[in-house]
Amino acid sequence: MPSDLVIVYHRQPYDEVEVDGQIEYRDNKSPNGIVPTLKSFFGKVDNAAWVAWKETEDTSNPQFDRVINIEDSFGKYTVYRLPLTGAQVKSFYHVTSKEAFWPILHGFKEKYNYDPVDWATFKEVNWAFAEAAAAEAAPGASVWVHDYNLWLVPGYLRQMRPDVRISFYHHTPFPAADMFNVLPWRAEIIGSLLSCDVVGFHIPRYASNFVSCVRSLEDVGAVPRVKVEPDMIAEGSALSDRTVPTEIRTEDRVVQLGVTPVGVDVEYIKSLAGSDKTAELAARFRSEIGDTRVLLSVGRTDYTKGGADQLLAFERLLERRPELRGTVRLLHVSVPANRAMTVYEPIQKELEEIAGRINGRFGSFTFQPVALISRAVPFEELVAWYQVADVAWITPLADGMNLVCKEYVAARNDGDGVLVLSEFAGAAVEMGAAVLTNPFSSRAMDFAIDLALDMPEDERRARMELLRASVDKRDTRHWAAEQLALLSPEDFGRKSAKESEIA
Ligand code: GDG
Repeated sequence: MPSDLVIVYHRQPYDEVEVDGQIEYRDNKSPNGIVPTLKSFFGKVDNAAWVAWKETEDTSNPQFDRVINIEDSFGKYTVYRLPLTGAQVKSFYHVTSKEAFWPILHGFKEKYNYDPVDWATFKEVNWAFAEAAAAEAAPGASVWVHDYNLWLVPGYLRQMRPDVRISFYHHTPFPAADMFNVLPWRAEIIGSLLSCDVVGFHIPRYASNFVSCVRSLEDVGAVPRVKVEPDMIAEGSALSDRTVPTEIRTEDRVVQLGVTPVGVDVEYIKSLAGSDKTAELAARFRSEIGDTRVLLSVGRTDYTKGGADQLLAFERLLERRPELRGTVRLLHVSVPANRAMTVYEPIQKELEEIAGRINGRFGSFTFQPVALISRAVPFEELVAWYQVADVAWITPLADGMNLVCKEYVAARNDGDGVLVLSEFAGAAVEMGAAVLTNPFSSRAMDFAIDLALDMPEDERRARMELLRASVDKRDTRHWAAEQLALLSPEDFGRKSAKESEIA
């Protein structure tokens, strides 16, 4: 049945489990993260579909079920599984998206790798995604496309289905023209995004950067801007802006710029945090680590997450402040996203090398200052660790939003704990009450960790109260409501010209 809402996201929205030779589709093991948030939209429309890829050896195999119907705790929906070969996945996702786009989106020109890119395959895969979305969408449906690996889908889909409403959401940062224009395919990408009704970003800066990229390619005239809400400005921090562009007018359409920071499922995290099981786990962890303070760092193994710089800052801490040796530990959880991606191997090696050196220099038979965990910790345990950690040390060099810092705050139902957060994480603009730091500066990193470790309890609690209010306010439900408003045509253009100023 044609769908009123089609979500186009590279991952499938369920876990595939084989039981007695039969495939069963189950709710994702992790109830946390972006997939359940997106699935929650299925409860809001009668007919919904999800388009994702499914790797297969033979894409023309007639036995391959492209369309399957799912019924789970989120409701009934259709999943269109786009068959892709391993070679197509490698080319469009692991190479073009991760080796060429990802570094540019995060401002790492030196890591940009053009040579292995096969642009024809990228286009072919994006075209196939667009065809799948076009096949699933009812007349006038809303199609919601996610992330840079599907950048060309809106343009193709617009050619196939001029009637649908297209919204595109970026989970990453969006860089300004000086950086973005390293990509030789810039005109094609921007052209595709300008065929959307809505282009979405986490924070105002990314929307402004997008406008700068558009303007480098075409004259779109004046762009209206409105004031940024005060609670989306962290005074003096690197990513804060005072005004935000609201729309771009092209010859064909008005493209609305949606700025809606992704939040976390505060209700779910609070319920986990308040459970007896978590209390038991936290008590066990505390007794196991003994009388030391815990610094916690959690993230994927990726150069953007700044893991090595953070470990070096920890090494300096133990050098600079000998009195802290034996009294403070760093739990560094760094999970490789995909072991097939060799591009991340050197980072893993670097983390292991620095952590090993710190333990060699400052550890003993019975005490290791760094615990480097390179596999995923179950979320229930992670929440218990959030509660145990005296400091959450989240210092990416660039990060679209960063949900870990929000999870830490949501889990601190005791009202204590310190968040040290990079000012280059999108979340920093909402979390001015954190100890914001610049991970490119050793001095700033040293100052921030000293401040966090020496912070008196009343200040910790006062800051945490503000942080919890902000995380509560913009949780997943808030994000879903904002997105739904952007996805439904009647809300289009709801920002009146009166509240706008012209840039
Ligand atoms: C992209 C953007 C943006 C991590 N380690 C473990 C674990 N995690 C979970 C965290 C959190 C998620 O992974 C990581 O989310 P982030 O937002 O920090 O980062 P990305 O994966 O890079 O996500 C990012 C996001 O999209 C949403 O738009 O914020 O900027 O890069 O939920 O909890 N979960 C478990 N064990 C682990 O060891 N269970």
